[in-house]
Amino acid sequence: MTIPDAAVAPPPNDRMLRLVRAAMTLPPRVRGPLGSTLLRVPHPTPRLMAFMVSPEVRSDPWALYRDLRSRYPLRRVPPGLWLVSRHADAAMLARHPHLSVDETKSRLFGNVGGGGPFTEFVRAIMLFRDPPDHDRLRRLVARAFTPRRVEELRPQVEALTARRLDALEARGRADLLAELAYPLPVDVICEMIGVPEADRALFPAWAGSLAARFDLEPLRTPEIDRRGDEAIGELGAYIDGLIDDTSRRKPAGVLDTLVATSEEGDRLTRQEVITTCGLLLMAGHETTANLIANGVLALLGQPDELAALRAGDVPIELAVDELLRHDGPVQLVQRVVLEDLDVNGTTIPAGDQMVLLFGAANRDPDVFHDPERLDLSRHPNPHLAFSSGIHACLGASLARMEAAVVLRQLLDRFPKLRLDGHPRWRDTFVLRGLRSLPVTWD
Ligand code: PIM
Repeated sequence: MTIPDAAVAPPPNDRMLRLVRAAMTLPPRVRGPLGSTLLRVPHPTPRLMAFMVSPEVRSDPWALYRDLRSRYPLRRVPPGLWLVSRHADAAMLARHPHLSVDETKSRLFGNVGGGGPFTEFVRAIMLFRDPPDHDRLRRLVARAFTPRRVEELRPQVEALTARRLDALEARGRADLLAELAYPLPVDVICEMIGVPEADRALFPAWAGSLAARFDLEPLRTPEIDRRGDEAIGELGAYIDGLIDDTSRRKPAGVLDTLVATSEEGDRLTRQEVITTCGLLLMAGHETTANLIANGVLALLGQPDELAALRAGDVPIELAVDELLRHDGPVQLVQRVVLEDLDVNGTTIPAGDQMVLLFGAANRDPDVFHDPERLDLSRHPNPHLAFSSGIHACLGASLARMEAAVVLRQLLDRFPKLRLDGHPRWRDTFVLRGLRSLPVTWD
């Protein structure tokens, strides 16, 4: 297996995509001794992106992160991507006003993603908008996510969790990912939006199709793309109907609030109301599911910490933040450099793209003592799992609350919870999560 030589490379976009595709088919011996301290970042760097998305690194990125942090904390990957792995740099750059979240401003990947309904949706949501659009959209949704609103939701989240656990209890075993971690956040989002119970069965499939469509282009199939486009179309049509049918939606939900906002002074268009509901479903689904499932897996792998949590020796809130730090659902975010930027004496030219590796930053020994260890009582815990700056996660309080409720109930009701086979990691790159989490408790 040879990686294309930079000197004869086709244009950047194609070349990068070919590298990434090549990584998907590397025979095992070329992938190197992964997961061990012997792992070295391939050098020179043209191999690096291919290496990063190889299945082994995706399931066990920590050794790669260690190597990047210590040897290449700011690493350029042709044709103009910069990998940032240290906490101080990632935290500073996440807040930097000369960095944009709008990929259409990049000279590298502006066309990746093609057109179509899903691309239009992604380009409209605040995660990928810069000020002033971002600020306007965020302000209008923010009222649904205040700590007070989130606390008001706690009893409903407790009831939804109990209902799911009731259905599992007698079985003695389950795939916790498919039967708890995935469906529960969808239940919660539907509750928040005000989707009537009778219609909720539609949502898991839409949420799954949107999440799969979100991954990097080389990791998707035409079928995934088609289903993502279809899902956003169907979800949009459904919300559109619910906007007009006030009798069907639950009162005082987010949809009510958004519609009222749009009616008040046209500050949110009808299309923006629809897009925002799609965003809530997409954002609240995959990440929270992975927080719960990655968290349960980490706890089961460290019995002393799990015992301390069960015994009430560690506040659940601290534990959730440590799980976020240790193996968070969002491993990286990307930014486009709008103006030449100096980072520790290196000039990053405008038009290049930065990859902020929050997963690596969250295990930086300059900030976290014994960073590879899961230490549930770690405090303070300035992890970047929710990013920082104007794009800091709006759903952070909700995600924390959901994870705390689910973990508390799960541990209380299943004192003998243990793994039942090998969990498998998904192939996704940006969002890190399991394919399945088989457990038993009898
Ligand atoms: N989802 C919820 N918060 C952040 C996300 C997210 C981040 C990156 C890609 C996709 C979803």
